[in-house]
Amino acid sequence: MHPFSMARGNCVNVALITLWLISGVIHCQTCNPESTLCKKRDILKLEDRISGELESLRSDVKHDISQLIDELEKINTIGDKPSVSAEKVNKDIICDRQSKTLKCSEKKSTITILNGDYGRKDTQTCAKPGANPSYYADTSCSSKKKTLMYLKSMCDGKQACFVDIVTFNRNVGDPCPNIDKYVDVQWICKVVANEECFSKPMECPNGFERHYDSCYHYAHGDKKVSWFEANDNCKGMKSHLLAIESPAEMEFIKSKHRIALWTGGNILSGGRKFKWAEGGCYKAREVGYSNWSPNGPQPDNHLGKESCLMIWDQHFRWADFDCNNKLSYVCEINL
Ligand SMILES: [Ca+2]
Ligand SMILES: [Ca+2]
Repeated sequence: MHPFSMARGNCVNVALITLWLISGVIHCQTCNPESTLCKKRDILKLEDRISGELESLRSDVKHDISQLIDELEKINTIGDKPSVSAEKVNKDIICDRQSKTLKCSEKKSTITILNGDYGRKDTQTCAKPGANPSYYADTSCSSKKKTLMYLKSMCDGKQACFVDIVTFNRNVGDPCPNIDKYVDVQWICKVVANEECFSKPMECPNGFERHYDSCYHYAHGDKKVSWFEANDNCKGMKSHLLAIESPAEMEFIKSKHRIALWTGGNILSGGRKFKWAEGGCYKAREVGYSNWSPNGPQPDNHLGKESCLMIWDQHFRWADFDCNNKLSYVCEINL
């Protein structure tokens, strides 16, 4: 071969390789597919393509997630709007020596107490012209927890609820004697799904005795039963096992009975916070007012198997007790 032609062939090869290195766009057919250079170039191109596709996937996923968030926000907004308008928060002030009926005018809706306080927060509310200013002097008088507990037990789940300050004071106690107080209550009307609870009786059914807004059935003549059987029996009468929710109710029960009794209190759903059992139109709720016996002291969950609340000692105070024990019981219907 002519030396010049060999030199020219090498020049062409060098030019091709240089061109590939610079541009990286020359297709594999222009070089030997089996060569290392060609293979490396193909791998580089593949890596490029994969990273491009990954980037595009990432941005698609980001877009989808942001769309999803938008959709969720829309759903939340849609869910909120009707409930806010349907459940307008009512605010009432009931001055000392006065009374008021909280009432849900819309059919099929009942009261849910949101907040309440009994005391005095300023010098103006319920102030009477010419009255001694010392009656309004204490503006940090408050009894929130007891007030809320009492109002909830009186009004929750009812279409109307009469709040009388004299009865109120007797049950909640006086947070600041010699100060002219008022009840400040916030509540809503909630639409209730259970139709049966709108036709709640105005009077107690046969076999039940009325006391204020509740009806009581005393199962003393019946044989003594476990808590579970007592609970079922009350539910069968569209009532709930006794829920003692105020000192006044405790006094009433005490005046009627001097025997050990099952109440609806239990921790059968777990935890150590006792709840009153549901039944009829009464929904399960946490025990607020309590009257635990100091003997023990109770509740002591003796041997780790006491999950039900009984009335037991000579002062008619409460204890936790094995639910399988057999006792008399009282069923209750809230009117
Ligand atoms: Ca009760
Ligand atoms: Ca006990």
